[in-house]
Amino acid sequence: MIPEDVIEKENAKLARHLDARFKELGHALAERGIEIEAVVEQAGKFAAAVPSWGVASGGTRFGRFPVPGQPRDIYDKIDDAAAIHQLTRANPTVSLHIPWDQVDDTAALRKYARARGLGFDAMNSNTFEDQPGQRYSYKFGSLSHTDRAVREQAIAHNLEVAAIGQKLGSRALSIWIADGSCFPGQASLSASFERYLGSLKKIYARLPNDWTMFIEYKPFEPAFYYTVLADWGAALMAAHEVGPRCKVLVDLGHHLPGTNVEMIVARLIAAGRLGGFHFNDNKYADDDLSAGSIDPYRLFRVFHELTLASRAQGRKFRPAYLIDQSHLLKDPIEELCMTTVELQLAYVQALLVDNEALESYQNSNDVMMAETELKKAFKTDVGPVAAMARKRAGGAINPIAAYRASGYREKKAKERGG
Ligand SMILES: [Mn+2]
Repeated sequence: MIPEDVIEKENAKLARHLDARFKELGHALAERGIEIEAVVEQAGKFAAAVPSWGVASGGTRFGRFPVPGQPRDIYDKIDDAAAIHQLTRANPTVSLHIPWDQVDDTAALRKYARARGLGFDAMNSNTFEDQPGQRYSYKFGSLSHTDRAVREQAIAHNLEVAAIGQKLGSRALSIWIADGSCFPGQASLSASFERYLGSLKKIYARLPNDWTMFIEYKPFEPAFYYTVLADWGAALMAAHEVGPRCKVLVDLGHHLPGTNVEMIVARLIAAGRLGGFHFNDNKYADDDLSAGSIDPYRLFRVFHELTLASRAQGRKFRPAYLIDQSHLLKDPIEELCMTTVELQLAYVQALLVDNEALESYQNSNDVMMAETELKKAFKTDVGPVAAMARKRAGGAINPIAAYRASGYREKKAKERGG
């Protein structure tokens, strides 16, 4: 892990500067009727799960470029996730992917994570590729396959993933399927969806009572003509059909260019079916770029909808926040720290919106002032709030600087090789 004294030493270098900026921001916010300490407290509660697959080397189908000392197995991945949480204090859980993270001794894995201050978030199944020793192929689909035997195999896999998750203390199963077709005529648009629903219902019926099922839609890829669960409409239909604990997961990158994602978020909230997020950013398709790297204003607008829901519903409203990105060029630990910071910033900015003023501008159709109110919150440099929340929780004022100063990557490169 990262030596605590490294974080302290790095923080000491930045503390005076942070205090000054924090004080200045405190005055500015007070003039807007906002108490900075209340915002810091809220910011300190923000948490997002780190994906086990996110700490490994990045790449695309065209090539992978390993980073030195990248994790060799799930235990190494837990170590890296623990390092991230030490720096940010906002990533207390890890989301696993089975079979990639499967181990013989699940209890030992849970203990290992707990000793490093980590718990387990949603479990992810994988029926989008074939595994060694698998009886039937998923080449033509999994939960929606035409052959019942293939569907049963995919259902059994999902239940196995949930069983592993139960042993780890997870409470949710995330299902993303690659099912679809590449050519018109190849698959029945209606029958494939019916079969998918039938499979989901079978999984749902056997999930523990306190578990949530997340279904994740995506418009295209790897199916290039038709995707069985392509959008939020189909996902909402499916959730209604399957049961109250079946909810929709919004992966920010799983939309066609120009889609109003925050509107989708608002609709899913209205339907009571927003399960959570896979945070990332995108420019052209499912690019898996880091959250906030392309369009931080969109991220803010999403958090604005979440903040409104949270104000209306209180603690009952608790969507799952997960990060789902691929790291092609950057050190994954740095990238995940930076992403968490970006999420914190968007979240804190959303907290600054004067929703009463906004509502009154909306109701009187004062377009200029309504937009200005939203923009005012977005343009506020809330860095000192997020940094102060991290510092008070024992994290780093500047996670990237503390990470680099710790020499963690170099140490792991020696230990792990590669
Ligand atoms: Mn995703």
